[in-house]
This record gives sequence, C-alpha cells and structure tokens, in this order.
Amino acid sequence: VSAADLVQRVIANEPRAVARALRLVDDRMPGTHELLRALWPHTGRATVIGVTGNPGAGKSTLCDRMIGLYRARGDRVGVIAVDPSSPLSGGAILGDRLRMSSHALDEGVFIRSLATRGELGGLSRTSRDAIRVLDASGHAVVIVETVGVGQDEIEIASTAHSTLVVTTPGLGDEVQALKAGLLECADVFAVNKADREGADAAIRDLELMISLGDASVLALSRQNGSGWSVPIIRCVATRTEGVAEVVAALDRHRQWLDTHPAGLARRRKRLEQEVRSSLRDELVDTAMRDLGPHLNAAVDDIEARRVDPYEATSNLIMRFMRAGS
Ligand SMILES: Nc1nc2c(ncn2[C@@H]2O[C@H](COP(=O)(O)OP(=O)(O)OP(=O)(O)O)[C@@H](O)[C@H]2O)c(=O)[nH]1
Ligand SMILES: [Mg+2]
Repeated sequence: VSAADLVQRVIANEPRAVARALRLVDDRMPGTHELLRALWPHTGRATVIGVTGNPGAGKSTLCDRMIGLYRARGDRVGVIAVDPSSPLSGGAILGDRLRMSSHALDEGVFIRSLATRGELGGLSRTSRDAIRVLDASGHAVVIVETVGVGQDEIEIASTAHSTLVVTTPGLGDEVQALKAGLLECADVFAVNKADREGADAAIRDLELMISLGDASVLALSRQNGSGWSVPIIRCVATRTEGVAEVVAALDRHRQWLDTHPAGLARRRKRLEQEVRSSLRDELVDTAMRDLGPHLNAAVDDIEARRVDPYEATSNLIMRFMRAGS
C-alpha cells in the first residue's frame, strides 16, 4: 500500500491499517515521520488518559470497566498497554489483554501493547506517536496503561491530558517511595480494591500526603489557586463500583484543562515538553547517524586516557556541527 493510502485507511479507522500504522511507529520504520505528519491534521480530538499505579493494583480491570462506560455513551476507545521495562513484571501484557478481553469483539475498542525498546526516551516517544495514530483514527478516548514503577512509565502517563493513579489498601511502606513519584503526576486518585481491609486508612494516607505535598513548590503550582484539587475515589473495579465516579472525575478534569487558565497553561507546558523531547530525540538520532564511527574512536581515546570524557563530547559536538553547516 502507498503511504497516502495508509493515511486514508487509518483515518477511516480500518483495523488492519491502524495496526499497521502502529507497527510502523513501534519499529520506527522509514516513513514513520511522513505518516505522523500526514496524520497530524486529523489529531487533537481524543481525550488521552494515562493510567498508572503499582503492579497488580487493578489498572487493567478498572480500564476494562471504564471502557464499558465510554462505549455506553458512544465513544470509541483506544488502549495502549505499555510493557513494563522491568523483567520482574514481564508477562503483564498478557494480563492486560486478558483483563480487557470483554471488549475483544467490539469494533469500537482497539487494544494494543507496546514493548519496551530499552533506548532512552524511546518508549515515551513511541507511545506518544501511537496515541496520535489512535486519535487520528477517531478514538474519542485513548487510555495509556503503564506500571508506575519507573521514571519512564510515570513520564508516559503524564503526557496524557489526565493522569489517573490507581493504588490499593494495605500496601505498606514499600510503596511510600513509589507513591511520592506517583503523587506528583496524579490528577485523579482511585483507591481500588476497597472491598479489602484498610481502604479508609489508605484514603486518609493519601489525603495526608496530598496536604503535605501542598507545601512543596511543585504541588503549589499544581494546586493552590489552580481550581483543581485531586479527587480521591474509592472503587472496586471487579464489581464496577466507583467506576462511574472515576469517569466523571476525569471528565471534570478535561473540562478544567480546556477552560481554566491554569489548565490551559498546563496544556501549553505539555506541548513545550513534547517539542523539547522531540528535539532531543531527533538531535541525538541525527548526531548518532553522523557520528557513529567517531563515537568508537572517542571511547578508545577516553579509555586510553588520551582525552577526558568532557572534551571528547565537545569534540563530537563540534564535528557534528561542522558536518551540518
Ligand atoms: N478484591 C479485588 N480484586 C481486584 C479488584 N480489581 C482488580 N482486582 C484483581 O487484582 C488482580 C490484578 O488486576 P489487574 O487489573 O491485572 O491489575 P493491573 O494493575 O493491571 O496489573 P499489572 O498490569 O500487572 O500491573 C486481578 O486478579 C484482579 O481480578 C478489586 O476491586 N477488588
Ligand atoms: Mg495491567
């Protein structure tokens, strides 16, 4: 198929074309750039929701039930399940697929897993581009599920319009550190598995952490006077309890983003971040293409202590700039 043909078929939401476009993006095949540029005018309509939280918190189950509610109001839903980079939690993708399998036969739901490539920033770029493909193909809601264990995963979740952080009662201290990172990016909290003991304590815990977090500069810029305070919603995903409240909170957050000055400022900041990271990715890619052979030589020189790493880097940059001019 020709590139223009693929674009038309993606926009028409032909499942095979969408799958093909996602594969292109995932493998960064030649032509990816052109495809994304051609799709860009057709993007910007989807609401992107990042779902993150500790392993096994019930993210996929909750997503499955949220999809049900979005479908009931006629929204098409795209899901990107990001494979955790940690080999410890490998195999989660199968779980994700399984947990959302109730929508497997629904043509209005497109679920796709993305694998970690291991290169810096690679995964967040791939997921951002995959979101664009699902947006262009007319999915009103795009959900990105990541396990909130690494910086990468949290970053991906926070490129979304709204970030839903899922936690569970009774996780204990090991999760406090994890929570601190998650806390910063949460727009909505779901305390899932509220059928278990300790849900009240978990909610109090979160309220406390959020109020303490208020004191930090970062949290201040996010909350005070911003017109948005992070709701904490109790749910039991397996019984579809609290799920409508989660969806409603996410709707309200999207409304806030579109109308409140602080929300608009945040959207603008996200775009700026995207351009920065896109610039970084493209620069590094281009530089590596040009400098590939010289990189080895530089490493040889550093190893033999003929040059220090700082000068070696400056030399490479100078060489790259000369090549470009
Ligand atoms: N008791 C109880 N169990 C739940 C609830 N929600 C999910 N579970 C169970 O928790 C387990 C993990 O659920 P998943 O939805 O796969 O969790 P996840 O966060 O997507 O897991 P990973 O993607 O592997 O990190 C499954 O056995 C679910 O049935 C709940 O509200 N209550
Ligand atoms: Mg999952």
